[in-house]
Amino acid sequence: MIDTKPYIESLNGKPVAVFGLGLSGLSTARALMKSGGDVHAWDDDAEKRAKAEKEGVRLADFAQADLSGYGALILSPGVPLYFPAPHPVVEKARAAGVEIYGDLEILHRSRHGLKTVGITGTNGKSTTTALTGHILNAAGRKAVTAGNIGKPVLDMELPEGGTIVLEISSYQMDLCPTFRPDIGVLLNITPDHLDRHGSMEAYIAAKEKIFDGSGIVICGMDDAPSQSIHDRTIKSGGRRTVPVSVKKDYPGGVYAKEDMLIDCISGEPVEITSLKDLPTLPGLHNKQNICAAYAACRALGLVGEEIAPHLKTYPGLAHRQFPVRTINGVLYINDSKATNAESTANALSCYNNIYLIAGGKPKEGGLGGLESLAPRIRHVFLIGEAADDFAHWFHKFGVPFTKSGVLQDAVAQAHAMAQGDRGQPGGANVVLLSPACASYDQFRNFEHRGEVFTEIVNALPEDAP
Ligand code: UMA
Repeated sequence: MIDTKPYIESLNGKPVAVFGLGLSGLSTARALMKSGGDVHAWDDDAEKRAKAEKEGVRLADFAQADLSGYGALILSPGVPLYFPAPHPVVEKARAAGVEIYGDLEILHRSRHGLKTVGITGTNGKSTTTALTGHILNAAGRKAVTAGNIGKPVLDMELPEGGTIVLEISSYQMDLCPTFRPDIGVLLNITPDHLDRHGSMEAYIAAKEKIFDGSGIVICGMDDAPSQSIHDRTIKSGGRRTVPVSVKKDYPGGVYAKEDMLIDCISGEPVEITSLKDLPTLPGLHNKQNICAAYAACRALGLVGEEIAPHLKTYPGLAHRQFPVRTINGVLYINDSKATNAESTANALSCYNNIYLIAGGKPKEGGLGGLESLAPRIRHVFLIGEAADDFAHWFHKFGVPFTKSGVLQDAVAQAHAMAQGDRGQPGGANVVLLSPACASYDQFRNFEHRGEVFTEIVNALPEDAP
């Protein structure tokens, strides 16, 4: 757990208001209390309040309280800051002139003294964060990963002299008035979370904040918004930038060309390693993640030979194209983290003969962008609120579908069909959970959805039905 005493001292004895008692809020309350902070907390959910109270957290209903005496309001990233409407506690703190920020800002103000890598982008953040941490540790550098990846930043045990690798969401970046990572990584930007940011411009601005400040920034070049952020950074004469791409050669950058990882940071292209046959990092999108993780490790002083061997040993992340099981040559893949069409497109582009399980709570944009990948899908099994709209879309693009309703039935039906259809040209059949939707209509979160899928798949018999 982070020692937050320097931060507490900066508040000159004022108490701290913590709003939201999920993963990050509870972790914040614990860390501040451990360092001697006077913490008052609240959550709209009575169960969350009861859990926190059991741990000794002092509750205070901020709707009834005068906030002007607080040193800060620490907000959980999921609590609306601007859109669709600021949460009442946010408006109250603003009116009282109380600063509002999140746990990353507390980490920064706690003056830990370690180098930070901050990784953001619409897709690929978790993989790039985990891969960067894996390479650093495997190469003998001590590194710890945290942030949006699922581990609250104040829960970290800091490795002496090591590096902090943070996955940073746009929500978290919005809650960082002064924190900027020493090495900033922006992977890509496509429309997502627009309900929370109000517009694409505001979403881009939240991501772009990672490029303020000083130090090196690593920038994906394969979409227009990221490219323009890169160009603006160069024009402003700000941070040194390293472009990364899987589409184009960039002198001064890192790119993938015909399955080869090329380091052109010095201006001279050097072939580093083949990116073929990396089972835990399949597909073009993972090549971009590899380029970005490689560039981050280079920015921390590693050389190519220290990085390349560890790509093969990367164990992969649960719920992100994670191979759960193979039954009679049919592969069962858990890609529950694919909560939007771009993520699902990434998974679809890696396989043929796909028996897709999709649906859930729909996102803006629906299935737009998957059109060219439809021929890879043999059949789609639809679950959740999106089932009717998705059925219409798949029908339009010639993909047969079944409205399965719930995951248990979808897996059983996909299993029966994929096993029955074995031996098609184009390679092994794949049962792929890649929903292109949020999970909240039927599950607690995407992890829960992925765990249920894994349980069902692990319970399937070895014999073909
Ligand atoms: N709450 C209220 N009122 C509200 C909204 C929320 O009281 O109006 C309370 C809820 O009752 C709940 C708490 O706030 O108790 C939830 O806080 P939260 O949604 O910020 O979730 P945490 O559990 O703190 O998890 C957060 C991140 N969640 C979000 O950004 C939504 C986690 O990212 C992150 O792993 C965790 O901190 C640790 O850093 C998850 C996520 O879905 C994976 N991120 C989004 C994404 O990847 O797309 C951005």
